Amino acid sequence: MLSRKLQDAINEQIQKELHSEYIYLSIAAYFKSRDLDGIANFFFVQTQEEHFHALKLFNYLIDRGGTVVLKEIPAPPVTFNSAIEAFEKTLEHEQFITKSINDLMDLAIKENDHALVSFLKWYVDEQIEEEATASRLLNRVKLTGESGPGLFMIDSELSKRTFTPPASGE
Ligand code: OFO
Repeated sequence: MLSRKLQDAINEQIQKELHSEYIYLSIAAYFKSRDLDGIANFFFVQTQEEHFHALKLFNYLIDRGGTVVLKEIPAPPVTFNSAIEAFEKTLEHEQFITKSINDLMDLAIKENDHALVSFLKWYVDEQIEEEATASRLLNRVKLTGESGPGLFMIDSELSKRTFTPPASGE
């Protein structure tokens, strides 16, 4: 049985993952309104990943006999001044999520919950990829600038991204 403290912390992480989904949906709307449908596609797929991250915690909490308490999700920014700003926000947000996962892991260790420590390792690894992808795309958009063929090449590449749920999770 999970401690009350850990249950609360997992519910907060579920809220943060759903908030991530909401932020990326808003960023997808921004790129779609600029007719950069490929970059919008990247963020639509990202919303599916975030939903998956939330549901994996949701199912785990129930499996451990906890109670899912869904919390309010703050509104994301409505628009962005540039593609660079949208990718900067993405990287900042992923760094925030990494810290949050690390804090949750610290708490699981402190509470001596070995099962949760094992479960959270997936999220620790996932955050390496989340930050690396955001950082790489930010650097590439900075190199190409806000317009011109470079941005269209990125747009074309990101149009190919599809969502594949990781085999380990449900
Ligand atoms: Fe759930 O990793 Fe991004 O936010």
